[in-house]
Amino acid sequence: ALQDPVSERLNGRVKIYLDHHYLLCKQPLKLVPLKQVCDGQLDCLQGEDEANCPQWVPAGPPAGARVSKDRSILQVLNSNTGAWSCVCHDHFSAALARAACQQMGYRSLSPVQEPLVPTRAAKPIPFPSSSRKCLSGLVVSLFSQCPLAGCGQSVRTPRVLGGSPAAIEAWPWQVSLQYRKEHICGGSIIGPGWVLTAAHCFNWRVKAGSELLSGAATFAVEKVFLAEVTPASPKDNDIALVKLRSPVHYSDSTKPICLPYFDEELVPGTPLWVIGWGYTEEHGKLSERLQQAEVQLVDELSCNLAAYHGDVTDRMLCAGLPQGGVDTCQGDSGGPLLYSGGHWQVVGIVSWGQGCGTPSTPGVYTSVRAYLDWIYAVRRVSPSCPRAEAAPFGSAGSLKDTAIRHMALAAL
Ligand SMILES: [Ca+2]
Repeated sequence: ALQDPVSERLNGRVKIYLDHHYLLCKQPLKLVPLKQVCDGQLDCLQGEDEANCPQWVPAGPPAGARVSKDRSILQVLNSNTGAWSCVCHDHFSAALARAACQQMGYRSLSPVQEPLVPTRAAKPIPFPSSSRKCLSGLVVSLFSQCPLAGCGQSVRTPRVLGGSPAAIEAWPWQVSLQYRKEHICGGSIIGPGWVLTAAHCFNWRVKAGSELLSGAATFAVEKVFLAEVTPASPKDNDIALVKLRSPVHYSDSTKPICLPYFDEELVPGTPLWVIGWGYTEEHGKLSERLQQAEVQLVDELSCNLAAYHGDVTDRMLCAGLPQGGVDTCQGDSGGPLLYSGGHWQVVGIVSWGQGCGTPSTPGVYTSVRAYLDWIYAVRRVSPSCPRAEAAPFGSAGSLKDTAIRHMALAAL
């Protein structure tokens, strides 16, 4: 039947209201309040309300390989002794490189096979005692291996102090996490199939839905992985990994960011960068253009003394400026705190803080370095094989609404 415009508008409003408060189970038709979505209880007969929910992954044991900030030298764990040692280049092979990369959750070596890079040891390096002598005295550097090559690189554009519009080519790993085409959080591409963001971006419990939205620069979410939260420190573990349905293809405006080195201790006062589409003032609105600002690392003790009364743990970082005025704010959540140490690294994830840019209340960030083993564990649990896994989603009752949009034009 034809509808008059008024009742059409009214229907539209009813639909929006229902969409924001209820999930519709398909067979039999039933409305389920959104707070019962992903609560562990089956409310839809077909289980749509509990399908595609975020998956909790514990950190598990440390990965058996890691890369040092000192020339990206590979270290491997001796599981018998618990000791870490470098690897002699004499006996190294592509198979061993592949095994090391897999320990860190990389599916394979980069498609462009570069020769293994030997690095001369500056000081005596402990080699596994069982191995033969290391005649060359060369150890293995892994930076050009794994699909690490090319991370943290961006075109040089002016980066201005104090908050200013930014070009996406300057920050090509930055993405917008969107729900029903509305910006929810920022995030960082850390590999072709993975986006790093904050767990609190998923507090609304809506499932990672499942359908490709239109537009070349939008990526469907396949699954969301969260670290387990302990009641003792509820603000800890504000980290999430979003697995994309299909891999991101790299270009000048789309590149991955490097993870930090396990042994990179940044000193207070180190200049860091924050970027995002978040509010530019405390009770403002989302920014049309990507914003960038330089801040400084604030040590944990003064951060707690200044404002947070011990809520800041050693798995968090604080950053801000003593005079205030530059900070992350609502809408920046999940985005990166960046350190430029040769190549750009995501050292933090925008997490929480009091106010925005208030003097003496720095922003608080999840320390990515504290979660390297968790990131490796998630990537090992769920290796990216996009084409093989594409089938079972998008069926009954998925919400189809969560997507990662790469903001190629740096505008919402
Ligand atoms: Ca439920």
